[in-house]
Amino acid sequence: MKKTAILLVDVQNDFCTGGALAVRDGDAVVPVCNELIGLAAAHGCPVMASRDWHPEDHCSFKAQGGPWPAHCVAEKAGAQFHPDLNLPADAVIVSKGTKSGADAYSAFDGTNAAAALREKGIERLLICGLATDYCVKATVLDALKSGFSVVVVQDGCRAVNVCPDDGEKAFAEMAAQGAAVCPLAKVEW
Ligand code: VGL
Ligand code: ZN
Repeated sequence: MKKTAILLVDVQNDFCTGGALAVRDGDAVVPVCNELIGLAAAHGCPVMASRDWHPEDHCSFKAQGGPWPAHCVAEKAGAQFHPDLNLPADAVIVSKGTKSGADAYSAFDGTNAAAALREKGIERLLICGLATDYCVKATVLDALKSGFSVVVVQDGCRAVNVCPDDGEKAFAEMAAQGAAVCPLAKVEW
């Protein structure tokens, strides 16, 4: 089996219930992520977690003419990982969207994620998190472009669904580009 890491995308308070850009049922990914983290530990697989980490005047915020309410402002409560997420102490944290003038949906955009994974010899990524139709999709497509095999852990994702089937379309697009899309129970280790 290819050397595998898990990549948890933006499991942050602002994307969960009560957050500034809450994804419906976003909290539901947390137990799935925790199960994935436990399995990763059992199989000796490293854990990477991305976080949206914006300056207060980020270009994606409505005040700057962007599409979103202010969210995931660096260091603030909304930008913290969900309190129930059991990230191990040695998880690699990747911050993205850190510059005012550029958005970064993908965990690979403007970060050292690909280099950090290659340094560990990682060939395959198990990816889930928030949101299916934005940051998860962008991260998965970039991971494929960077040469990683990707399994999208479907039950560990939730979508914004600006249009009602955006999440389903995102899964289809990720699959069309070469990702396997399957529930955690079917992941092979
Ligand atoms: C995200 C909208 C804006 C995401 C981030 O993590 O999916 N969505 N910023
Ligand atoms: Zn953002």
